[in-house]
Amino acid sequence: MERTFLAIKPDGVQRQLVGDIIRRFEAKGFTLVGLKLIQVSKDLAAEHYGEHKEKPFFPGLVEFITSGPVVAMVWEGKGVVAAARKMIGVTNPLNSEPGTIRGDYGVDVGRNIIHGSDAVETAQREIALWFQPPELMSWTPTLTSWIYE
Ligand code: ABT
Ligand code: MG
Repeated sequence: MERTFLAIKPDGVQRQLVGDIIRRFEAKGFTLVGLKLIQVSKDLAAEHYGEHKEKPFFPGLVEFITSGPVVAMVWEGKGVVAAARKMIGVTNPLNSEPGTIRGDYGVDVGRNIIHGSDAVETAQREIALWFQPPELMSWTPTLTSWIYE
């Protein structure tokens, strides 16, 4: 079963969107297999956003993501990586469709509420970066046969 890494950023936590965001992924039918509230270090932030190291917005991005608690999560399900990106919306919340998380709640690109892995390989890298193996649960929800045919 596919897994993805999602992180509710400091703005999403400050704006008390944690419950709403978790509810969306639960209601969709995906399974929560990892969850923790963490203060992100500069090292973890720089490693996570390594692909943007040379970009002009990188210092502000690291500053922002380390500015308060982040909810780190791993979700499991069929096609969860791409489906979660769709549920999150595009990078700039002003361009995100209503009904997506960023479309419903965000305005500025540097305050876009939630992160989601952009590909299966990225998800594997990010899950390994943010979680120790024992922190991830393998379990089968009793609703499974009502969600999968
Ligand atoms: P993430 O899920 O945070 O990785 O966002 P997404 O994959 O949708 O978009 P990318 B391109 O990975 O952006 C990473 C973070 O950088 C911020 N950003 C991006 C800017 O502030 N200015 C820009 O011009 C671009 C392209 C948005 C993302 N996170 N935040 N906060
Ligand atoms: Mg990204």
